[in-house]
Amino acid sequence: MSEVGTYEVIDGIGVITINSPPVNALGYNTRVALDEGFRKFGADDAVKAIVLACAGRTFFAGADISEFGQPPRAPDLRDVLDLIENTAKPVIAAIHGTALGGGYELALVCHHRIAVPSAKVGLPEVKLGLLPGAGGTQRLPRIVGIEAALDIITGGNPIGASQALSLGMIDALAQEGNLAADAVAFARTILAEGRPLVKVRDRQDKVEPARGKPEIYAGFMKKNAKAFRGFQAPVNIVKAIEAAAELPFDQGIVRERELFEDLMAGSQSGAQRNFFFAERQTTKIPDVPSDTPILPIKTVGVIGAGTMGGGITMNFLNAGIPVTLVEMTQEALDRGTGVIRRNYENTAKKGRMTQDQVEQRMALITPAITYDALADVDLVIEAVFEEMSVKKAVFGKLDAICKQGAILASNTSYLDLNEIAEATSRPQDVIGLHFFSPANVMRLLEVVRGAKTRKDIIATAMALAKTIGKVPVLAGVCHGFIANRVMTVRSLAADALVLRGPSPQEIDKAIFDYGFAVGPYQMMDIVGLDVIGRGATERTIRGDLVKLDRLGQKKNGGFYDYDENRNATPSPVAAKVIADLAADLGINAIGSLGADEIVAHLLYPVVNEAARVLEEGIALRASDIDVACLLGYNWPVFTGGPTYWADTVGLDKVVDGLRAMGHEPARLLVEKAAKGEKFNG
Ligand code: 3H9
Repeated sequence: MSEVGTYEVIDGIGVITINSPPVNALGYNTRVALDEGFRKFGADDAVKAIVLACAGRTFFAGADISEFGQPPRAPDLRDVLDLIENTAKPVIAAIHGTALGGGYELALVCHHRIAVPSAKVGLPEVKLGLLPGAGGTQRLPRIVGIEAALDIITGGNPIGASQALSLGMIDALAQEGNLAADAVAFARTILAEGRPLVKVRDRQDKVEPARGKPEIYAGFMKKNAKAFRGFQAPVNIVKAIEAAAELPFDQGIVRERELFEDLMAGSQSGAQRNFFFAERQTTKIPDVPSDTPILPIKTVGVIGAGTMGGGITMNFLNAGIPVTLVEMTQEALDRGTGVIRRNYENTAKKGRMTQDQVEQRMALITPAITYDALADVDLVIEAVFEEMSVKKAVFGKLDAICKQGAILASNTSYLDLNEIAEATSRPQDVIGLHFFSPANVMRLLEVVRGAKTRKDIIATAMALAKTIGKVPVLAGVCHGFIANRVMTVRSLAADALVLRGPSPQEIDKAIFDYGFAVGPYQMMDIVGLDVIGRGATERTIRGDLVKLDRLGQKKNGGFYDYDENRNATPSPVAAKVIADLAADLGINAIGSLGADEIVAHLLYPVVNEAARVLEEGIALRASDIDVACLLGYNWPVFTGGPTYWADTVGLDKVVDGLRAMGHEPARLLVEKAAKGEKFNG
């Protein structure tokens, strides 16, 4: 008897139920149970058909990612799938929850697939830097056709049951809550009708029309060039799908395997798999156990209806949580709610929301121009001007007005949360909830723990993040917390480097080619030079450009010149401003640098700052810093984030590089390098 499988016979139908919490990943025990169940029922003449189902919250969520990179243990997943596909009696996959990756590939070797309406199916391997390596690239196109398969597999998003039904990815819908009985009834119908066994692998009708048409793949790559830039997995996926059209099934499978192994051996999948687990680690806080009580958050108050406050508000409206939105004047309030409405209406225009939903969300806002309206909310988040005296005044008022036990949160991005908390008589109820702009889009939420913040408030903030679709990262109090603190170092390093010779465009290109969407100088021109570095006292390139009224894309160009279509060209004016400042400061040029050297100049200091953040206990673990940079600053996921990337470079090389560039390497970095250790693992 297997540890995770139960096998029963109902009315001549063998029902195999796998129960391997949490998500029925296809790890060793599960494979053993499947192998055992199919051998048993395959040989049992009393069993006429087999239903394969899962207990718990979901059908198989895919191969067990934690086994990747470990020595293989038989039975291999592909062998188990062959056994199922070659069973001489009908096999029906009974799907609930999510059938993902290897889990959906397993459903594809069954002869039929039935799912409850709430189920989702999909092949998300691309998000792990992989491709479906258990036949998915060869079987899915045989059901949905080449074009649809290209979209589904390179997109990696789960598909709801009704759409899956219309695409042919499942064959029938079961009644919600009645899957097992409906699947058995489905099996009996098949038997009664004497339907022949269908193997997806034998189908040709959907792939034939694409045969001999390489232009399909070239066109698809061209259309998605921006989205795929830098990623290896989509390239291999497209090649594998082309093989489904061009090669007999068995040869296609061989090709799929080669392309899968190629991705497994490359650096990107390691980085993306590390991120998968890193994202799920962030809520684990050593001194805040998982059974810490979570406070109910039924109502929220947001102070400030500007860009940040408005974005924050939308997160709660989207989750169905009412928000009392407070501004100083009726005009500011109207402007803020107007922007929120326009955002929703734009989404509705794109067909991603109905007008009714727009109204439902707007109806959840209670606008107010006095703090009294916040007396009963469970959580209040202030998003007012980033200045200590303003924040303290706000918290003083909240202390006087909010009910006892309410969570008082600040969205400060740099200020000392402890000082803010001390402006109240209840610093234990104060926490930082630092959203990233645009707050309704960016997935990072830094949860800032003050010296006195209560543990149940921390646990509540972590849980709340999930409710509103964010990934929380716990940060200690320091200037800039995690993401801003480490990423600011990149800008400082760029500014130091640009004075020594490499041009803004050389620096931007190196960072773009590394995988960021834009380089630091392109970014400054987009945001506005007068906005960035406002209030700086020392002389800077930005300041000198602003004096010439070069504010960026919005006015007269900035680091670049722009034509009427905002196409950038290198700016001789900016080049002169840079050269003049370098001369005035007596900085010597170092001549031109290769792209790798530029990347090292900008990103080794980021790694160094990450080490300091870790050393000071501001972040709990290195992977939290990576999550913060990936989700807060769009650091390219295929490099894994600053600490994972540094591990791949080699910490000793980073230490040597930092010293050669005149930086003092962080103690932790030096220690790890000396011991041959990594940040991660
Ligand atoms: C694949 O299949 C390759 C094949 O094509 C070829 C092979 C030859 N393995 O996300 P949650 C853990 S690649 C191991 O919080 P939810 C997860 O780490 C795979 N562990 O739950 C977490 O652990 P912990 C393709 C896994 O309800 C716990 O389960 N499949 C796996 O929010 C709960 O996870 C995928 O990429 C796994 N496959 O969401 C699907 N999956 O509690 C990946 C989860 O210790 N999984 N864990 O932190 C998911 O997308 C979500 O987990 C799922 C549930 C939607 C299933």
